[in-house]
Amino acid sequence: MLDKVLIANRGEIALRILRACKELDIKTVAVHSKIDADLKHVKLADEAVCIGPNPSPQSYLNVPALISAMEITGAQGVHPGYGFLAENADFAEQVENSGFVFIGPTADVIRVMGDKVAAIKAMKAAGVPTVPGSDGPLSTDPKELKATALKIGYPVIIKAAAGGGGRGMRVVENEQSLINSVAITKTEAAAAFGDGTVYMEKFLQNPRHVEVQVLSDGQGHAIHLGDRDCSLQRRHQKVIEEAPAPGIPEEARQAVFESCVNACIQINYRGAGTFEFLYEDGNFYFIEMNTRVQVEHPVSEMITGVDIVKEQLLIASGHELSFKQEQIIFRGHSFECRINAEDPVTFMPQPGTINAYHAPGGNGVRVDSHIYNGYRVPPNYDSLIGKIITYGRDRDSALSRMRNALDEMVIDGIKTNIDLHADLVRDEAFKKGGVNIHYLEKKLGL
Ligand code: MV4
Repeated sequence: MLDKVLIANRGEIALRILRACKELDIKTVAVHSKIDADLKHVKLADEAVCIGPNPSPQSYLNVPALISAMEITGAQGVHPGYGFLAENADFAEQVENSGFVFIGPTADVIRVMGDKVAAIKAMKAAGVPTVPGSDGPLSTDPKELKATALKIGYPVIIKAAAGGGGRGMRVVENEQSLINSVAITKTEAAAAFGDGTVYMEKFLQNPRHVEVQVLSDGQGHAIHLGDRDCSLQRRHQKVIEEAPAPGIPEEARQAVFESCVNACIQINYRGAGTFEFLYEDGNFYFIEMNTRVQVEHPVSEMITGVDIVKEQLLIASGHELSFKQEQIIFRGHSFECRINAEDPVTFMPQPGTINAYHAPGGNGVRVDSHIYNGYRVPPNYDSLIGKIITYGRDRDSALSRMRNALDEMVIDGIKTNIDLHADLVRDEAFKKGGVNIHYLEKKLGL
């Protein structure tokens, strides 16, 4: 078993990882920037190391500082959380080359999934359903491009191979704008990612975003923890997630789950992972794989009883999976509301000091947050300050608990999106379930 783990992150996820380590009797090393010395997990960790000034490139993304901190403290493994270095293959490689354990997949698997063209190719070969598309990088030959688009059928979408998460994409409605759109997307991709490789897919007009959580031990065992619906989003930032995804035919779900598990075995995946799909008219279409623990992992934990972060630590320690698929009992429903320190009108981040905080509670209510009375939200990082997660025996009861939890929660001193959430959980279409990825932006009049 890993004896000491360095947590290469901050905020709620650093606290989440710290708690999992403590449950497993793993010693913890917190690392933090100057302004983050008062983070809750820094206070609770066995050791803390300041790794640099506030800008993340000099602290949370500072690889030499992180590896030095591991050497100095004698940490054996590093948990990257989400964001920052979580999906950086070079970091994973340097960690392992320095003799430490990267708590996540191998560097080569992270690299494959970071290249969306390679990821789709690997997943398609493993039997995961994909979007009809170019099956590889686009050529620059106009005739070939037109033929590819014609075969797929307009509208199509041009995506950067090095992009993902909504960065570097362009929808093309017809042949007139095709050649120019490909050229612009390539130029932008080259500038943003240092790689101008682009590919083409059929553009799905009104899909839902449904993802599948997997755990795989890299020793021939893989399981899924069901699906999550993350369609409620604004500008590629998820706002509310839920598990299971409502209203999807059971045969389609089970088939896609099975394809994800098979793919994990086939690529010898190690750790927790998420297969992202678009879901439209009864069909799943793979778009990307995330090789990290995700913000919304708790909703899957709630409906399965599996501690995903603990499993990550066990897998990284060389253990086989703690569960067989038959032992995973799916029960009830769960929602997560992401609480952001942001202006409710402009959605701009709102740093500041929290001068009153009352967390909601009660049966089926979980709060994953690092905030406390007097905590100062720094301006340097993501505006996520916590998550309310509710559980219920069915969707209505989980949603009812969320309405109450949001009404109970008080955060004074900074602006938050609590009122937006309180409104959304009363929205008739959302209450019904199954809204698509455009629903929130339309509702907000964007
Ligand atoms: C798409 C799509 C429609 N058709 N691909 C955006 C984020 C990135 N992960 C992929 N994205 C999309 N890919 C095809 N072929 C629509 C989106 C999309 C989207 C996807 C998931 C969640 C929110 C979204 C918002 C806008 C567009």
